[in-house]
Amino acid sequence: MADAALDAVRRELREFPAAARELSVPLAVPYLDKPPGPLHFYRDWVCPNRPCIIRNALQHWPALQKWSLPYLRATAGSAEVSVAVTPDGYADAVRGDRFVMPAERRLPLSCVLDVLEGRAQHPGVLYVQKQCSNLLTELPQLLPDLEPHVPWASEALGKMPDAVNFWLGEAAAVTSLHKDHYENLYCVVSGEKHFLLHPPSDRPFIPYELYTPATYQLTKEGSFKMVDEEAMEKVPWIPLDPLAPDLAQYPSYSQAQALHCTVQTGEMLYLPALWFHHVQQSHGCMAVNFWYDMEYDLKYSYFQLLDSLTKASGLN
Ligand SMILES: O=C(O)CCC(=O)C(=O)O
Repeated sequence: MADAALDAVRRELREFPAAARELSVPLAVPYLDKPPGPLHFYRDWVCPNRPCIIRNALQHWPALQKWSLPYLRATAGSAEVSVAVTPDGYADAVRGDRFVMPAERRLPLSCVLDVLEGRAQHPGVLYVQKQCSNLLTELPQLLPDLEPHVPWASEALGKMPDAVNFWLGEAAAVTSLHKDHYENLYCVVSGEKHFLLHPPSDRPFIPYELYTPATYQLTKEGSFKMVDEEAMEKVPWIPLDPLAPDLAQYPSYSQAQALHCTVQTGEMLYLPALWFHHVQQSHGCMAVNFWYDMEYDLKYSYFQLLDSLTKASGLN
């Protein structure tokens, strides 16, 4: 009897993603030609938890005309920034049986620009990606070039962003599949970003495992070693690379359906809270994103339930 009930729960969980997709997940990420007003943004996108790419939302930012690698050098080259350094471009990702975080180096922005422009070499792959409002804390020189928030989004959400992050890195820098509890307005100022997305409803097909955390350390000789973070608790993370999924190990993932989109210069992606995302970029891509904390409402609770049932039923 208990086995029959468990099988029934698993069957429901496997059928849930397709049912949810049919009701509310688009086949491709839709485009808007101009920014929506607060009411439309909330009604058509935030409330139904649907992504979209918004054009002509940034054209009034001086950054769109100004930002280039030479401009960043002239304006903020001496600013010290926190840089994620990894041997293979993957910061915060599963490697073997560890969840590995990047080596963090404090470097003048000009050193990063030297590497991006091919004037200098640095071991590993560099990514300016510190998600602690690094634009405000590390690069205030760039603030006059953009708005400190997205007014129609702040009005719709009834709050200001929790973080405004600046992203600049090499083409090899990749962000592994994960989700956040933020409504994310992701603005590409120069270059392009490639997003692979899964709606939260795909959770039953997305594997999580618990990993011992470790951090890369960069030795004086320029090689990397992994050092366990013994004081830290195990970290739940997605072991699967959606670009080359190991379907022998994670067969359910073949039933998940990714959406792919490229966010071009001047475009803004609205990435709703709890959507899984994996991100790649063109070399030297410059981006800024605004993280607005999500509402911890019934939608959030339902997702937590889906997450707990997926785990408890041993689906992955
Ligand atoms: O741009 C990236 O590499 C990652 C962006 C991301 O994960 C986020 O904005 O939450």
